[in-house]
Amino acid sequence: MSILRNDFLWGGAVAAHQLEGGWQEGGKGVSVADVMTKGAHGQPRQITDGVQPGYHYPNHHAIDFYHRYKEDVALFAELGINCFRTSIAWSRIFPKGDELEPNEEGLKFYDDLFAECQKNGIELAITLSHFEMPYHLVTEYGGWRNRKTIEFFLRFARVCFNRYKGIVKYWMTFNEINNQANYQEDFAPFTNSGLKYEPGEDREAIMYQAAHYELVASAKAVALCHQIDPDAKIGCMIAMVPIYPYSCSPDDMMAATTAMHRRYWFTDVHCKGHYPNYMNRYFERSKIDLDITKEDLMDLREGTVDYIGFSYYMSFVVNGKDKAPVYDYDEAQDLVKNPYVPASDWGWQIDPTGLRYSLNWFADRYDLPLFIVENGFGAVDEVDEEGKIHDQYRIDYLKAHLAAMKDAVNYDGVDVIGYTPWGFIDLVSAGTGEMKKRYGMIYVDLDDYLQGSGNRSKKDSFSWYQKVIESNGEQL
Ligand code: P53
Repeated sequence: MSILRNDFLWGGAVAAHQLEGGWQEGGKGVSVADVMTKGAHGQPRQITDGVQPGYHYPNHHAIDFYHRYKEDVALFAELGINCFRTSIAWSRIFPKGDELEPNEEGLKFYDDLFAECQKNGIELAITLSHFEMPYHLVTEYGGWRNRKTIEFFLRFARVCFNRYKGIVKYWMTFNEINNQANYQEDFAPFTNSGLKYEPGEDREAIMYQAAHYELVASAKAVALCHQIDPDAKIGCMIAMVPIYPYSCSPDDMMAATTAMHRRYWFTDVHCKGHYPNYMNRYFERSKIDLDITKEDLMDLREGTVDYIGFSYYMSFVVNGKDKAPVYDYDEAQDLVKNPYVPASDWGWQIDPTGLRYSLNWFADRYDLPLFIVENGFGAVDEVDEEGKIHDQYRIDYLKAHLAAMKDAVNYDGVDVIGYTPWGFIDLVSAGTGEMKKRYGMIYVDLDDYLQGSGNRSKKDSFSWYQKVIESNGEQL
């Protein structure tokens, strides 16, 4: 008997805008991902006013999955995965976002893709909004700062649930909804919620308002999904970056607690169906006055999620010196380096035990099934003279994280339903827009400017993961 469930979901995860390309094909509208240029480590992606000449927008073409998906799904089948996590590009289905009728050609693409997966025995885990709302909703409505966006999102969700009833078994509403806790930067509020700020605006209050509308939309989508397809499961999706105290000083411990509150209250609302007391107090104390109606509170209660999907890449550390008594957390300011763990070339701290810690943290707090829907190592890969990629560093990373996951199951009794490593086929990085920050087991021959053959080939990690799946995680 293996440690993991017999029906464990072994998969791979991607998001529409990071691999499809075909940004103007099949009637697709411009999405927020289409107006973001390439950045680099320490150099944020630029968000332009619409698509402008003279800029490089990597998501426009990405790895051309839109045309090559059949060849790619064949490779996924060879890898042996039984679950594929991707997203539906909202702007393929509702190009502007406020139409009344969906774009049939956009749906057709997902009909074909999903059929191809099913033919190969691959289950689908689909994110409705993965960093990708129609850009028109940003310019005309201000993105999620507008309550009307709830209605647009639900129209999109309803079309998807009806169309893919019996086909998609796992849904997620908003990818990494809690990334926008980092509201000081431009990236997260824009990708999460289509927020662009005017100088002098109260970024924090606007972010909380947008997040509230999204949480209501999510809860209503959960209820709708249950109604349309009672056999489907629908979860939230949280960017889990546990925040440790810098030391065992009580101040550091309290700072870590409040920092966790500020990043993970979203999970409380998704799973418990109401705002936690600490957030209500925080809103009062910070004079953040939100539009939250009685009906919203009821919707939140009636739309709690079936499982928690989460990404895990790294952990953070916070220093609580001089922060008593409120211990307010500022993600852009308060983080310190963890002296006990190494970091990737992009500064992401590598901490496999943090995954076990995170699984326990979720299990203790919510008692729901857990689905690791992203994990992986972004690194530069070298192709040798024989055209091979020996990515032992990636195997080491994944192996250590899987071992930590197994320990959580084996020793701590955590219920983990699946593992879908991120970007298992190389794709455009969300954070930097680079190709060279690669996560794949399948190599894609394209550079940062998407020059190259586009050919797919297997890295060493491909055959390693094949054996992991074959043995249901016994052989790491
Ligand atoms: P990239 C920040 C922190 C944790 C996860 O990220 C994050 C981010 C955003 O950069 O994003 C998730 O490509 C996200 C994916 C993304 C992946 O992690 O910046 O859900 O879309 O590609 C990896 O290296």
